[in-house]
Amino acid sequence: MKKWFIGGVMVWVLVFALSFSAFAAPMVLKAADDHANGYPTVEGLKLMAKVVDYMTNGQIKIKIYPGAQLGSEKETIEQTQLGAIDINRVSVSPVVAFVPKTAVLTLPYIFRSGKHMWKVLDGPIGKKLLDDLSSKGFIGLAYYDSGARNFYTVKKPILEPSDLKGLKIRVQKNPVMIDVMKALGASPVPMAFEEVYSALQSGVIDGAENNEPSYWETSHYEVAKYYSYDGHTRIPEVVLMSKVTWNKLTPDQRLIIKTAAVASSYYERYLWAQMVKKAIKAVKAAGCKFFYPNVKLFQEKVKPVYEKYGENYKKLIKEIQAVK
Ligand code: GTR
Repeated sequence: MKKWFIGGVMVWVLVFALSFSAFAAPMVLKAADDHANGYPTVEGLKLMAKVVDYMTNGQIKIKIYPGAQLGSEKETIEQTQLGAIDINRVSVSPVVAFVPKTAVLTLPYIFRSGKHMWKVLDGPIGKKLLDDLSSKGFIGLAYYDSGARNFYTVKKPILEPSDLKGLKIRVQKNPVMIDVMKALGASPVPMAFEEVYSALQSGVIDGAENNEPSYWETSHYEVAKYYSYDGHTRIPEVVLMSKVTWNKLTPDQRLIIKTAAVASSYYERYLWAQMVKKAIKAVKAAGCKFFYPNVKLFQEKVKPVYEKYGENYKKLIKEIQAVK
């Protein structure tokens, strides 16, 4: 056979192989977040998507659906469990209904500070809790920062627990949060995040609680101008992947996704610190007032919550508290 013929065939084989790999459809993963573009969690996911795209040579794309487009947190967690949503950034709070042990991370004043929380989450306790999610159909990829949650109210500021008496306070759909409100003397109203603005406006609730960036982003500050730093919880965010999706990936792809999520966690923490400052400045300029109640009074009141959950998770609570 002529040399030029063999050479020609080889060129065609090469062209065919290259065009095949170039046109092989990438895997497109759906990622949910209930915040809008620009919020640190969404920007964190965007970085994760870029890293995954780059490291897989475009074979895995992550398409982000911000602003609760795919549903409220509870709904999106269910969808993640089923594999209809591949990646989901949520607060740990609504995860408690699916994986009860995560309740520990949502206990009031379980973390002494942000530094303490990250020491726990970045260490063996945090890693083990992420691993535990897999028994319920989730792969825990990374935690994101969400600061501390504080009360904000429509009519009067919360200066001590007795100010909460009889007030209807919206909470996330998490049994611990319901108990925390009861212990503090408030009436808890579990409600989806997206419904809070109109509930505050119409008087269905008297207040809610969240970190400064959420207070600002959602415009809740327009209707509830008193923000009281009692810091009752410090509930982290978590990036989940559906186990259904995870099982379709190769070991290399899994490693890339995990690495990208962890990298994005550090980026999100950096963005978080900036966003807190920005949010405080913006809501102050809009006339909101900040209050600094005596936190000890609140800590005293929430002790019964520890009695209730402490029994099941005594060891884990002690381990968290012992982290220096
Ligand atoms: C925010 C969190 C949201 C959502 C919200 C809420 O801090 O980032 O994902 O959980 O709180 O209160 O529902």
